[in-house]
Amino acid sequence: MRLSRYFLPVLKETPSEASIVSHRYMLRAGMIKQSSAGIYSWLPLGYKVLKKIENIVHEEQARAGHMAMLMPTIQSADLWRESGRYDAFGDEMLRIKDRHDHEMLFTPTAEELITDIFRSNVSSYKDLPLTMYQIQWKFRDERRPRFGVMRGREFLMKDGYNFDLTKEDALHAYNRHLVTYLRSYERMGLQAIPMRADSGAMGGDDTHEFLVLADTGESEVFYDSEITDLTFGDRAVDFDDVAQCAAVMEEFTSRYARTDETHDEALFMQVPEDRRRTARGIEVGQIFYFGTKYSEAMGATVQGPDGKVVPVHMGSHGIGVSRLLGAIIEASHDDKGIIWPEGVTPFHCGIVNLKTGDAEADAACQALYDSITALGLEPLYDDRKMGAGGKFATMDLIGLPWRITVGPRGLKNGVVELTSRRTGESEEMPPEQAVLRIAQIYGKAA
Ligand code: P5A
Repeated sequence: MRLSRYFLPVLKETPSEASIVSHRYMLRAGMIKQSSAGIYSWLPLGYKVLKKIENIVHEEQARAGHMAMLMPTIQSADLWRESGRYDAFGDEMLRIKDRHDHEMLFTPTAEELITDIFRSNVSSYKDLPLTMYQIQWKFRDERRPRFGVMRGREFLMKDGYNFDLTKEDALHAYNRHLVTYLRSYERMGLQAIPMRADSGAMGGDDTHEFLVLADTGESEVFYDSEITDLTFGDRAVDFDDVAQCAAVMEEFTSRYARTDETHDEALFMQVPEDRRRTARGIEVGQIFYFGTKYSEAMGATVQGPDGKVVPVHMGSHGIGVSRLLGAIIEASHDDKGIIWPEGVTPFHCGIVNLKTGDAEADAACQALYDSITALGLEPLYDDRKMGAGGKFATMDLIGLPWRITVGPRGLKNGVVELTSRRTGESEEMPPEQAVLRIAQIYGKAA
């Protein structure tokens, strides 16, 4: 993509309504635009990152055999009356009437609808286990939408639902989701710590939230610092292996880590003092096991191997897809702008032409652009006719992890400059070498 043709409405001024850094940078980098309180348009740069996050989620769900599907945003109130949540959701639910005076609503989550799909189609244990998920817009009429996409009213959520014959099977699904989430967040460059939490409007006793530590987080958290040493890495997990998934769950949740909702000071005091931490965190996901709460209320049953008809055991599992952009920026930025982790960066590298219009510089940039594109990667080429300072400022603000700078002076010596956004370190090298380095960074064969 050429920057001269890209829609990137960068703001010079810091918008006054943005009180935290991720919100400021998302507005300044032209990623989002508010349309009403807590409701945003996703401009091209923001939308690109949103799609990268979605892709990671899809890939990791597929690995576990979970099936993608899509349910409507507008749902009938009748279904929600069956579970009792039409009233329980209160003012957070956006209620709508159609022309026939039917009560409808904009989905804040989808336990009811998926349970309805299940009960209409499944009646035997032989069709279990079953896990389906969607990535779909949700609406919650939050009392205080704030911090941009972090606490929106309309927001994008990955919501998955498992149906199992027994509690044990459903707990395996719970563990399986924990594994997929750990890997997903790490691929986004984040450490998200599972913490025992409260189940709130979803119900059930077993629930963990995934928290990214950040001073601007809305949750207060208490944990044993040993958990921050854990990484999931590149482990191969057999998702059918119940013991293996349970072992990962045990490893990542056995140390003290709780949100303020479930914090137990006496238990916390048993953590050695030098490892006790109190901090703030951003909730980027939550997993639930709620047993037969919805299946009993809505008649979602199967015939078991013994011929008895029983309600299925369920859980639901959410990732805050749009919130993740904010969380990633909170965790990865400096005073010049965003620093995207390679896994979610909107463009793989920037190419800055220091002298647009100079035949040699133009040709060298075009050659770099073509080689990098041929690798299956996307460069953003700043071909605008303006000074170097402004070009560097834009690149730093939008946070591409790598920048190749091309100018007539370097080209005389046969070199361009490769700069890491994270460390600020630059290295001169021939253009072919720079392409090779970019290929290596993104695991492409040059
Ligand atoms: C799990 C999936 C649920 O709704 N039902 C289906 C369950 N869980 S949850 O914790 O309430 O939401 C899941 C994740 O969505 C994000 N989230 C939000 N993101 C932006 N703005 C909001 N107002 C908002 N509310 C929830 C969070 O990341 C949460 O973990």
